[in-house]
Amino acid sequence: MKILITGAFGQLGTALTEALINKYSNNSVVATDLHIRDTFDCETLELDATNLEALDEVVRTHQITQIYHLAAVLSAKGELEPLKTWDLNNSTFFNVLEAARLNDVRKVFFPSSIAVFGADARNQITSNDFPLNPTTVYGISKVAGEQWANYYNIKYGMDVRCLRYPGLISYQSFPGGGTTDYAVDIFHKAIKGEDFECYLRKDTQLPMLYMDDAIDATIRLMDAPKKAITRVGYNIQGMSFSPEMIAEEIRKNIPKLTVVYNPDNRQKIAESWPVALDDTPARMDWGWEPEYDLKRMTEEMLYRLDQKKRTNAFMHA
Ligand code: AKB
Repeated sequence: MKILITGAFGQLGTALTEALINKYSNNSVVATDLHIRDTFDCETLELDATNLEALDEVVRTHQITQIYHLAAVLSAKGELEPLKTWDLNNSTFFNVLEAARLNDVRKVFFPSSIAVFGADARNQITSNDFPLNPTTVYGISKVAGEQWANYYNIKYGMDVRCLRYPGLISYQSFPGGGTTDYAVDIFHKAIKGEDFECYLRKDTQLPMLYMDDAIDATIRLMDAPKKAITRVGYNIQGMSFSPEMIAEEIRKNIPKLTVVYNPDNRQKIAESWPVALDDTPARMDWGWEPEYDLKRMTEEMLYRLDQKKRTNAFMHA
């Protein structure tokens, strides 16, 4: 087992790289990103995934056997530069698929998203097989990614698997450029005792997932026997809440949290996504079962961020 991760310093990458090092070993993981921001306890390389030659060389020289391709531009940032986003999200995934094919790497993980769905899916618990009508360039690139994954699986006998992540909530690092980022930012403001300005309306409900559950789902999916896999992309979610609901939950611990609602262009994106997902196929096929609901996730986030704050204060004292 030799795993290559692209986008290792992103929100998901930071937690997933640690988890894969713990599950396998530090010699089994090669963490890469466009810029190295920190260190992992494994080989860490600067790698531009838009460069097929460079990617191919890393896959070949490290005798990679699995690739987790996490590098991408997220929904809100993507709308600022649609063509560039399409180009980057697709060219990097193509390069990963090609580097995998050329080096006989069968297993590839591609992070899809709730953004594959459109406004027609909004007011219901959206099933795995609901029509995919994305309205953002990010969503279009995720639908295309799932389709290309399917193509490589059929044409070249590869085993590319995708999870449709909802908003991910974690204390380890910040997300960047997404529509669901507010659900992480609110915790940082609350812990610092500051007011929070929310760019979504208070009643905008979206599916969400705590990072520990996201990691568990990713590893479970990739570990599942091939015969258990019935589709290329799986819905998953841990909870569904609105800004008002999460603020209320945080106030049970930090009563003085004040939230001001000032919706911007991200409101329209949020309104084009499902309120909640039906993740039955993931549960049936590979035993997906989230552990964190809104209450447990909130307690855990506040506890972890408070610990971080104390450690920093201690280190700077
Ligand atoms: C985003 O908000 O763009 C992402 C996502 C839901 O895929 N977090």
